[in-house]
Amino acid sequence: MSSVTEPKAPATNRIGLTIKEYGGLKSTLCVGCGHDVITKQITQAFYDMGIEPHRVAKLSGIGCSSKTTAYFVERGHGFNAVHGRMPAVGSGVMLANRSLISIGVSGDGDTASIGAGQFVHLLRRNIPMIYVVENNGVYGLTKGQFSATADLGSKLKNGVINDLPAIDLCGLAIELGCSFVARSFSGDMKQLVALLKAAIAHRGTSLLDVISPCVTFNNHEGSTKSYKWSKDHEEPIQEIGFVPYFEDVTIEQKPGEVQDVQMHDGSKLRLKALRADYDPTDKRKATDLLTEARDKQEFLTGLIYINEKTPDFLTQLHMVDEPLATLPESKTRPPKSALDAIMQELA
Ligand SMILES: Cc1ncc(C[n+]2csc(CCOP(=O)(O)OP(=O)(O)O)c2C)c(N)n1
Ligand code: SF4
Repeated sequence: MSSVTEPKAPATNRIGLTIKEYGGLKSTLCVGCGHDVITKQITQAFYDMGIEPHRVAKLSGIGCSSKTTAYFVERGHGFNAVHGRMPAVGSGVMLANRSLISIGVSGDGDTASIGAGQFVHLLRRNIPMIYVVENNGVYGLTKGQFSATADLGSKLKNGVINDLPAIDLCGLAIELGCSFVARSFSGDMKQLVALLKAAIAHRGTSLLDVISPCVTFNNHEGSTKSYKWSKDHEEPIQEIGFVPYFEDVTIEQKPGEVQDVQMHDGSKLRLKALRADYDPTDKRKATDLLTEARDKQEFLTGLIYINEKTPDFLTQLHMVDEPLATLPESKTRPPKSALDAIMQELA
């Protein structure tokens, strides 16, 4: 007698969705591009956090990296802005509907060159948004010219040497008051997914500067953004664990070594320091760490700075909790009597 076994039901998250439901279109990027690995981790983070796809707003500018928002959370909202203008669109989205979770994906060219003006204002306003820079040190889509994050002395495939200093996006973000600043590497999947989950729980701008090798134009000897260089030089500053608010998990911890950062929604970011005395809530230490790393040409990854106390832009503006789009006209416009009173005064 043969027995028929039922096919196993696919695994689902806390809201009953499968990981497939957090996917998107098929990628058209080069096989092996770091950006695709980051897409996978973003998909995983939204799935693990059990976020309803319709609450996700995906924003981007122009570049290979900016194409990636089409490759995850297909049922989310999407806006592909012009080159470098995604921060303004993201700010508008969050002002109009604060119940959304915005994720912007950008490139180092899109962010540090053409979009630099918009990027700095996003940071200083602490707009609640996850901002992922897929940093490959080159303009991938336009065939590999150096970007403003390319390290001084690094080489292009054709031998051209970069003689300009790099913009350190994390240093810039800390200086401007960004409340969550992290650096990671597309090849460090465990760290990246934990950082992404913490960024989803954070209320304010979360900058994730992720080294994402461009296998076509910047993955050779002499590049400081290649897979090999990044793997050989990566030094995580802490081991990161993340306990979302809906899980009550206690991880074995030794006092003094582990620091818990309480997120605004009650989740916990659990940091096991690998560098003695490093405190990511100390702005001066974070700045010193980055300066020191730059001087020693070290590639440090992890949560560099966090401040859960700075109010985000919507709180600073005393915005109402309801999405503006759902408010009736009677609440968004002054009544006719108010206009009449003004006209009376001017008469
Ligand atoms: C106003 C404007 N200037 C220039 C371009 C050409 N352009 C398209 S993508 C791009 C660079 C993208 O580089 P990056 O942001 O680093 O992303 P990557 O492709 O490396 O992921 C440039 C210069 C453009 N589309 N619009
Ligand atoms: S050109 Fe570079 S950045 Fe663009 S898809 Fe190919 S590998 Fe990725």
